[in-house]
Amino acid sequence: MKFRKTIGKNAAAIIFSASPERRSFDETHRFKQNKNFFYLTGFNQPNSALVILPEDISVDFPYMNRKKKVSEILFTQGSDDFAERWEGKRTSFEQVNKDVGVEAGMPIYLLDKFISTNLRTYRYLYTNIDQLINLRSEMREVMLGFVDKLRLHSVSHIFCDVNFIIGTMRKVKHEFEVNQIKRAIDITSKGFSGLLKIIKPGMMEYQVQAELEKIYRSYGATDIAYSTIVASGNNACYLHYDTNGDKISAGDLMVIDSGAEFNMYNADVTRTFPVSGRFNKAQRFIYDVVLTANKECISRARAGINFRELSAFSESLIANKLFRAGVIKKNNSIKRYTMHSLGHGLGLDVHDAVPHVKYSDVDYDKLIAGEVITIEPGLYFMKNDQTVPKQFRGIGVRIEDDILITKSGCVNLTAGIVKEPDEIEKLMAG
Ligand SMILES: [Mn+2]
Repeated sequence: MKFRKTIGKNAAAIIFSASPERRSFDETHRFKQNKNFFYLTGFNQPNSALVILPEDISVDFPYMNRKKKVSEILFTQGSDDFAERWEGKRTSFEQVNKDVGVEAGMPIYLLDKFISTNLRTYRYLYTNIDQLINLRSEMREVMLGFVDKLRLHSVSHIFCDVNFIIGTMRKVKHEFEVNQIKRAIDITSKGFSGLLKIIKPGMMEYQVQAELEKIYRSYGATDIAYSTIVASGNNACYLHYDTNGDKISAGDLMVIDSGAEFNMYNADVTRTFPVSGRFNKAQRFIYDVVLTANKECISRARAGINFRELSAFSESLIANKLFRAGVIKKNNSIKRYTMHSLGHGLGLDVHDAVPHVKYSDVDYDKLIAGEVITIEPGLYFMKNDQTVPKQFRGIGVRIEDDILITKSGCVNLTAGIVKEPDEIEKLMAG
């Protein structure tokens, strides 16, 4: 296992799953697994922890009534007839090996004791600290003893966080992962093409959202990747607008930023459509500027390219075009209208939790073959922004594609989702 190799011989790891998050009173949010835990286990049940040891040790398994040599254990809730009647089927300890692929299962309530007895000899203890401090309900109870003893543990061990290590592993996608992302994109694509036939002035933004999500679910999406953004007119200038409560009006543009989730992997797509089926002159101009940036960046994306530099390239391209057309007066004021960077990693997280920073020794911003990123230039002119000519105010445009980086270039995974303005107009005309 690559992870074990990375942390080294003198280290053990305890990676916590997520636990249910309270929504209100006795209600919890729909369960979302910790993605680093999921990456290592593929296990989607709460209140669990994966322990990884550098070599086999002899462990007493109470439910087997015997000792067994193992180097990895999944601590989990196990079967519980009563709880399962409420919450659904759980994986029993006996099934862990066969169903999850981890060597053995163990009751979660034994974790604290296990750590105290078996992990004393390792110098380094790796854990996902963010999840440890965020444990809820039963898991919190289970680990309170451990947390309470941290002051004792921490003089014997060097505690390290695993997020950077697993994040780095998650950067390059395996073939299986790319296929899951493709499934999510395929479903998302069906949603967007279905919308073009439905959108009409006078609809509510939430009705557009409902149509989109209905298509996702009906094609097998396991969830939506994030809160769907349907932002018409000036609402598009609020980047994470997800109220979706306004009427969409003839003559406005509409930014739809949405994606399906499939088997924990996400799509993240943005298209901008004219509500009445045709772009006006000012809208078309801004749309073409953003589309050019989108396409130029995609044509440059390849292994070895620095993403920060690609982002800067996109901004200067947009700034020059706007400046030459007299839309903006200074081409160094472009951040005011572009707001966000060019894109982000995509995978188990929508903003994939992978490092993209520059250290003196390694530049994690350099694209590598196998990475999946978004390329999503945007332009936003608030309706009350006096710095641009009147006809451009209240226009927001973003065009976002999902890109698989390869050695020689890239593959646009969302190429099938229409973005050429003439084609959009044709499809909307029916
Ligand atoms: Mn995005």
